[in-house]
Amino acid sequence: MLRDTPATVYLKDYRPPEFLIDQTQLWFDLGEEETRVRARLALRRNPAAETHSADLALHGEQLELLSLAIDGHPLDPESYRQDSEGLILKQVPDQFVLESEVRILPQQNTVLEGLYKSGGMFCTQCEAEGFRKITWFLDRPDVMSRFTTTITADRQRYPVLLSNGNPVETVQLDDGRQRVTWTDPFPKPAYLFALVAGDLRAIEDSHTTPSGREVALRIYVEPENVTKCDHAMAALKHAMLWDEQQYGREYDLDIYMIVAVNDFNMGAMENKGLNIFNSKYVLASPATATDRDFQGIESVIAHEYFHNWTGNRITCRDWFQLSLKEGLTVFRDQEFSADMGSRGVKRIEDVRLLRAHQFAEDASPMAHPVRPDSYMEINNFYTVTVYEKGAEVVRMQANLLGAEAYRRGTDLYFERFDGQAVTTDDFVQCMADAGERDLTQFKCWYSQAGTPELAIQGHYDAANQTYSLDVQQHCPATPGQTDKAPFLIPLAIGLLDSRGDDMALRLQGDTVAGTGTRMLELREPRQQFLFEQVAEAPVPSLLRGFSAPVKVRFDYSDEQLMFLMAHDSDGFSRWDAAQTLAQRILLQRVADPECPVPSGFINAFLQALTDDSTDPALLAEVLTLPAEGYLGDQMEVVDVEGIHQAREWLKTTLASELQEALLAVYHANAVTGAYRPDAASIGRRSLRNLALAYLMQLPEANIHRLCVEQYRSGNNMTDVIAALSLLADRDTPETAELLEAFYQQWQADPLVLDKWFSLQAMSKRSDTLERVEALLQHPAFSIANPNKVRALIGAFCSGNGVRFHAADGSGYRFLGDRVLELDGLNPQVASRMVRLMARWQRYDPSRQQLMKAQLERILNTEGVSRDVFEIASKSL
Ligand code: B3K
Ligand code: ZN
Repeated sequence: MLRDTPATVYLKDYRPPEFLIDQTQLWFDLGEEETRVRARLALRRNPAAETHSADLALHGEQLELLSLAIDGHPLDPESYRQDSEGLILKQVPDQFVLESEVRILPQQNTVLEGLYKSGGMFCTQCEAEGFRKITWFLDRPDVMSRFTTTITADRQRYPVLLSNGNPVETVQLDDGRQRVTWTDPFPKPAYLFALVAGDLRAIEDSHTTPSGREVALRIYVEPENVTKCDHAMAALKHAMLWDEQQYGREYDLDIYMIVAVNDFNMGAMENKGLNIFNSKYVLASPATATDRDFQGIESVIAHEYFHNWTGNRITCRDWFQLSLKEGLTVFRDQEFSADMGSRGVKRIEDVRLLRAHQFAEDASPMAHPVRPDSYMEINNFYTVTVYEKGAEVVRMQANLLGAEAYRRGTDLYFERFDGQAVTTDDFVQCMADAGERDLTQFKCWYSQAGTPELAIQGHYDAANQTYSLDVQQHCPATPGQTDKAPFLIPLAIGLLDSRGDDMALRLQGDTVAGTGTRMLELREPRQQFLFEQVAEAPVPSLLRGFSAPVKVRFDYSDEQLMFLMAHDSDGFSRWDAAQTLAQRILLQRVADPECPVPSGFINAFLQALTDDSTDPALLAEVLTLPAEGYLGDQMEVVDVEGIHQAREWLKTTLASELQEALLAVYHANAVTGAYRPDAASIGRRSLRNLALAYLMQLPEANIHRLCVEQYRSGNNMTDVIAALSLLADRDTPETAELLEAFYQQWQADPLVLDKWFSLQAMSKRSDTLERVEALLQHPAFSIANPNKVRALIGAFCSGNGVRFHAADGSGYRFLGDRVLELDGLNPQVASRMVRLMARWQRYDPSRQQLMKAQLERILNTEGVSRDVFEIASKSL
């Protein structure tokens, strides 16, 4: 290695801050060459500090010092020291005012953290530790301060100047510049600071809270995009109402602003009163956005809004507690989306994502607890584990307590900790207090990594009319954690009788029988549950609604799975049974490439297809085969080609056996009239496009024409892109023509072009990598724009398994090249990409060698970032 190993930060080393900052005043002078930032901080010793040093260390990176003064006296050079991480003030008083002025270069900031330019506008991203690239500060979430921000900039170029809180003053200066001051009455950590300056237009609306506060709602975008904000605005208003009704939470400022920017490392950011969004999660019109996009906007708008209480009013004590705000807020946005659309389908989508990505992370060298114990680079811990598993952990508490006690628990949480920076333990304690139960054992979900596995056996005793479930839990070892304590696991179950109805459930010791679903609580490594008065041998329905993020092993027969698929009263479990069966068939085919499809499966598929009573959205989920990546996760050694071939084979077989039924479903589910992204229309479109995808497995000319016809006549991007993606798998002159025409039509719309890049990157064609490499040179591509990187490079490496994992290692070499190229520009995006090789040990020896060689090459490159170093070194 050619560099020093970056330091590791440990949770066990947490100490309260020695100083607090009561007031923060900032003055920004935004220029075309440089920006000057003046800061006045009112500091005092923290009475709750556990340590006392004479010197004070402030965070600060890439700041050029212009002046420094304490209580109005300029500092002489002996009284401070500056290094690459910050500023040390020697022998400071217990209370003082620090004034500083620095020069920063936002125009050269390609990392997109701190203050940077996106197109013609200035914007900020401070979470997690970006504020220290703006000025010297105690840049840690447990230091909460009241901010006043004054921005001065050229009026012509930047007519709109925004920051957190409420506007207090606007002054037009003689030199063509404008000065605006904002003040935020709520103390906040620096990571929630935001500033925006640009030539922007706003769409406006308002919302009145139950207590009568009228809130102005504004979405700021570049002028050409004002017609694409209506959906985002509607989502915001729905989210505000939902949080008032479901959690009793109101908004607390007079104005709520959202700004859309094109260059953004992730989805969006919940800065107090001034959310900054990736434009992907704001802009939508039927012609340019798909159903998924509309849904994504609704959920991200809601997520950031919900953070105002879960994240901003109550924030994290330290970054190890990240899931305190993220897990809880994801759970809130999941439930919001469930209420806005189809609850059952939303649950399936969330579980599919969790299983595909979080289970994989939990089984990888990057596995970490929901509350990690250590990190090198905190930006690497904005993971599916912290977010999605974190949401499951909150959901389990809600399930264990029941709806009413859960609501009492969150009320208590808001009352007890408003205005504070707290821990996940504090949250659980509120749940324990409100639910009047001991949740000590439950906390394992925060501290232990890994996906618990439940091995379950059922036994029916006809003579005694009892049915017993024997449940063993086991959690595999993860890095640094070999022995795990047993988890407290809520396991929702039902028992189906031979008609497919739920039996009444009488657990040994019960006085009355319950019906339907029963929540069992597992606490021991092994436990038995005995059901009485069971009149016939039941089929157990296990883990209904996915009541816990675990894997269940139960020895079902194919027939039992088909029975559950047809009859289970729980929609999730019907879907899950279908997935389990399809997975079994596919893995058998991988093992034996001659193995036929069981005829029962084709019939079950046909029955599902022709059953008009099923919700089309749910049906589309049931008929979607498990993804190649997820299938690979179920194998000892991933067989990339075998899985791809088996899945293609099953799709083709189903398509040819069920061609008529699929065509009928295709035609029956056409959506007429103007485009609407409501749950019913979305469901019909997804079922119809799924049918088309199956049919396109067949070489028939009439099906090809149908697809081209859908492309040409589609009045919405969902149908257009579905058709074009299927056509892009084929190497024909017509495909080339259509792709070119699409580009010509949409070349001015960067978000639509992202789709154009992605569908080419995910094409099954054998020359896809060459084409992706050519697209890197396309004038519309830019490696500096994270959306473009994700659309082209990300889509190829994570959405095209069979090409990325090509046996000759070309995909890995391509990724290695891109990571090194990106790392010099934007380490956060580079480190997301390097993760795609973290699971190299799951592949055959030859691929292992090839991936490992790329990881080693990256690690041995001089000057590699801390972000990339952490992932690459932990992977090896
Ligand atoms: N809190 C931000 C994520 C910040 C990521 C920093 N690398 C968005 C969100 O979860 O709402
Ligand atoms: Zn969040």
